[in-house]
Amino acid sequence: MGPFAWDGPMSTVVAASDMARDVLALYGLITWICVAIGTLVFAVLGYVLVRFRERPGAPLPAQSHGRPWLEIAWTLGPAIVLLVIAVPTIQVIFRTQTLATPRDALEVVVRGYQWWWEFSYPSLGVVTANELVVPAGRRVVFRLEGPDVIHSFWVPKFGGKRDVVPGRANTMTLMPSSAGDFWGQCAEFCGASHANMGMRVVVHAPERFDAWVRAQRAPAVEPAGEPATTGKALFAASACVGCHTVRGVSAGTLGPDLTHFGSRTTLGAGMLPNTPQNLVAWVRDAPALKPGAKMPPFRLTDEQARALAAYLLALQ
Ligand code: HEC
Ligand SMILES: [Cu+2]
Repeated sequence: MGPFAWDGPMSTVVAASDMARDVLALYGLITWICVAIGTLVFAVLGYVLVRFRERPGAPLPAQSHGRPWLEIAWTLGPAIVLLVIAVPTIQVIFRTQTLATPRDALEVVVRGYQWWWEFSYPSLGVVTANELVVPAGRRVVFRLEGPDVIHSFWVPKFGGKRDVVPGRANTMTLMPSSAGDFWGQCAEFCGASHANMGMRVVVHAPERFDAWVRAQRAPAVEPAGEPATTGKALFAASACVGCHTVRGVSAGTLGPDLTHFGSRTTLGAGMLPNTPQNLVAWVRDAPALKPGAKMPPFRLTDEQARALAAYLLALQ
């Protein structure tokens, strides 16, 4: 990363999808046109300032009115510039904002909740949260749905930003270009922890994506040994089951699906690394870590919190 940090994790000037490439090319074209116009305008301004500055005793310059060729030129010039910008802009709009779903596309339903993301893949029978996994080189259709308030789905390197509006079926179609790790962020203010509503995005090569799908479809892992076994019993016997799904154990829908939570690297919608210490603190008092989090604090002993964390991390 250089001094200008072109390539931060949320860079908008590094493209990782066809949409981002198209938008960036347009952005580049417009920027260079503006640089050229700006340079010309400031050069002429500089010339005029020097050439026609007031000198002591100089007479008033010749006054004139009306120069048809000049007026035609400064009308036509900008019109041509606008045309040069409009044609590729309209092409990119039509190419990237199509509502038609290509037949081979992978469908991902994105639900924005205060303050986390659910990703489900209806054709694959997979539901996960906060970590979006997609294959490289295949078109993906994101269907954006909002059960609570307005959110906005934004993965800067994918190029698009689109609102997730309750009761409105927004979609976004794009093709991730190559494998890599990216970040996304809710981009529409949605309440206390809006700033903490991030997401990790993983683009896998097709074979690795298939392996990920197989692992996600598998039933939840049975914990082997202590304290994870105790953790499972605690989980199954407490309020957790009312809000969280661990397939085969519980079917809550108010919080993220935890069936394969141990395979995720982040906790709390990209907020914290998914480590045992963070998880212990989270299950005891999530709102203390994430303001407003809609998961209540629990009175747990050290041992109970550690057992729960061991169980959750075992859910690979
Ligand atoms: C009232 C509903 C509710 C209850 C009860 C509840 N949770 Fe949660 N849980 C949530 C919500 C909502 C989130 C998402 C919070 C956020 O990131 O803003 C969450 C997030 C989590 C996460 C992080 C998931 C991720 O992908 O980042 C874990 C782990 C978790 N809960 C475990 C538990 C455990 C263990 C219990 C029981 C001790 C429990 N929860 C009880 C609602 C609940
Ligand atoms: Cu938000």
